[in-house]
Amino acid sequence: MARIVHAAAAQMGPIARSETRKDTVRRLVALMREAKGRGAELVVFTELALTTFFPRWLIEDEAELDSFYEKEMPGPETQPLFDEAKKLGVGFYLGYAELVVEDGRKRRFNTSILVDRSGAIIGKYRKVHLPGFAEPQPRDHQHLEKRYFEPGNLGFQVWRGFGGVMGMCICNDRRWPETYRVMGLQQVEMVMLGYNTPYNHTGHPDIDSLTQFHNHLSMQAGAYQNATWVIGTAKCGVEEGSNMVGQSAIIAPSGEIVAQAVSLEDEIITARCDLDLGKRYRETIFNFAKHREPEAYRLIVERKGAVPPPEK
Ligand code: CDV
Repeated sequence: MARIVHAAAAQMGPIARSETRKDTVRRLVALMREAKGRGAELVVFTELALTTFFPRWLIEDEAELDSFYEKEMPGPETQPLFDEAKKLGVGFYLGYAELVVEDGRKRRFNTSILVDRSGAIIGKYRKVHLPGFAEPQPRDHQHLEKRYFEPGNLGFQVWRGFGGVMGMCICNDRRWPETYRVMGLQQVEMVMLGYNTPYNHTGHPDIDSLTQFHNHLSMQAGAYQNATWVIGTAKCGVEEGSNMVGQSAIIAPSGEIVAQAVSLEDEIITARCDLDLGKRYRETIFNFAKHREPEAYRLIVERKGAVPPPEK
């Protein structure tokens, strides 16, 4: 019997700095209801879905900075989302800023969770690849993720849910092949991710003009090379003066985009994802056990990198 996950990407338009958590959660609930109305059983929200993308500012007041983080999940303001999920029988991926006391100290992570159709958290991921800087730069919009978050300490795990093997990553992680490969080695069948991607992120017009191309390129390559579905959900449009990419997409293990957002606003896209399509690729062209040669990689690592010595 085919293993179908009817999934949705819940793209979001801008969230203003002044928007309350209550208002944002109301938007998320509305998106979830629309997704359910279109048959979805799993909704993928974006990165830092509960607030504006605050790493674009230098925030020196600790109480103000803390106000962008969740101290518990669910907490009083996010509980309605969990209640709605349970009521509708819809699971979800949600990105948020996490503030915890761990190892006796205050720690901050850029986090996502996977919630099943009964409203229970079944997985947690903390973003590994943190782009940007720890110190403010001479530019209009900062990107201070390295200041506001620690690199994730949970690795790239996978979880059983929705009839398959599910994985998560967050935004910049999608550009790195090892993100998908570590999950691919664990037989992942669907990778979910959210992103906030400004057009001017490198400051080099030749690279930045390819921002949309690179967005899809990295997710399509990750899907195909690891025989997995990828669902990438944007927060997009002009948020507090920062122009961010949309193009939320649901991508098949073939690397083909099967659904794509067309707006820069709150928008639901859906697809009927057949998990056995990934199996077909894993049993043929990407049969890791038959065709991969880990020994070749080990030799490179033992040579301490693949950079040849300088020319004489
Ligand atoms: N939130 C992000 O991780 N954004 C990065 C930008 C800054 C390059 C991204 O990879 O989309």
